[in-house]
Amino acid sequence: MSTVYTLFCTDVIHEGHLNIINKARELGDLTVGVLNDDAMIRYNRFPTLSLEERVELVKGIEGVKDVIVQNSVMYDEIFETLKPDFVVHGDNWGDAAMQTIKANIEKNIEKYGGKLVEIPYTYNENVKKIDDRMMEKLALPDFRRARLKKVLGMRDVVKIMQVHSGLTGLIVEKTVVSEDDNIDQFDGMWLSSLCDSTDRGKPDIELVDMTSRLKTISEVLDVTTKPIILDGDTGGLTEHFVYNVRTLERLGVSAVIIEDKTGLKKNSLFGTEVAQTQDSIENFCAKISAGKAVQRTDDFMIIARCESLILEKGQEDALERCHAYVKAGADGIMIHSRQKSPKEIFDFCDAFRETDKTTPIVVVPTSFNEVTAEELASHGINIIIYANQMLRAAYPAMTHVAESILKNHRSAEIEGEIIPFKQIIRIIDEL
Ligand code: SPV
Ligand code: MG
Repeated sequence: MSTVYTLFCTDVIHEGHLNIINKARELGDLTVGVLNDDAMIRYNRFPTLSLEERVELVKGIEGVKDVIVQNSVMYDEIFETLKPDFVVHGDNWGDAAMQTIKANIEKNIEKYGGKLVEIPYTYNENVKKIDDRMMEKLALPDFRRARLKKVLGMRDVVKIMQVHSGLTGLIVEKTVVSEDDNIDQFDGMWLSSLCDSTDRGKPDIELVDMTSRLKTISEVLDVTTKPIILDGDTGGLTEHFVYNVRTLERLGVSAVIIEDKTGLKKNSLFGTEVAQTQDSIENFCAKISAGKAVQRTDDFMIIARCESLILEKGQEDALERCHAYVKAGADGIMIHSRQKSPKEIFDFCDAFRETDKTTPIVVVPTSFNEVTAEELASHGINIIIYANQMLRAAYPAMTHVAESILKNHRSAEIEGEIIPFKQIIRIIDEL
């Protein structure tokens, strides 16, 4: 009997999957691989069932001889261990990620032998409806809110990207890259105060109030499924913060990060060039505890951001504060720096981890931008926020277009550098 292999990375079995199974089992003994959590998040979408539940789902299908867990979207381990005679796959090789997978299967076939059998993908109303329902489930507040804590348990380091609108949300939702035989995407979105303010032509001084910030959040929630971390500035008055925690939690936001500053807040990247006042440990702890006390779920996270390094108060001050914030109930700490080198962040994290092995650490590598996610993870950092690059990318591009049209008295010169209008009208799907 030939060995036949096919991979499932889904939470629901529909007629398209059954069609593949029926065709595959005709070729020999069928083993179905179930993609593990990490690989599924990188490649396809966030699982709504546990790995065990997904394995059980496939085991119950007639014609499936064996079910195994595939630990990567790439097939190297499968070819090394199972050496299948046939790999059966849908013919939906449309995007770059799928092309990388196809190339990987072909590379392995060249090395180990075997044959790739492609089955026409089932496109119909029913399959589309099931797919759409899955996306809706991911977007519901309860599921989305819980997703940040879940993903923290699934990945070594969680990568969060800045958004400031529905469109930027869509980009972070959908961008998938494939490189070095692997596939990856962002785990969530950062609603930056700097970018939300700048996009409205306002300074980053808590002038753009929560009502306005909620408008941006609502636009992003409307078109995405990934978890949201809100930059909550100082959190404002404790008496106001508690109401905002409730609102954010109810909307499905996963976390708010508040910083230990008081008075007129200025952006941290100004450092000591402008007057900035740090809150007392006592006051800030009281704000954190008040926020934690009003929360209705276990999923919502209040993360305490420490500005001691920004304000050049040193590591000891930062450590004292961060340990106190955790004691007051913070679900994570964010340590910020505006140094070009990551050394002070590494030193702080190493020292913090001596006594606290579990509290998630968040960093924002804007100024120390040469450090990689892997290096940060090796110092115990769990969440990396790329806090402003989407807006910073848009600004020079838009200025360049404005200058070109003004100089040339027409838009022909810039046409080659901007998205064709035939494309822009199609990037947003209609229902
Ligand atoms: C933001 O993105 O608004 C932040 C991070 O608070 S920073 O700008 O680095 O202070
Ligand atoms: Mg901010």
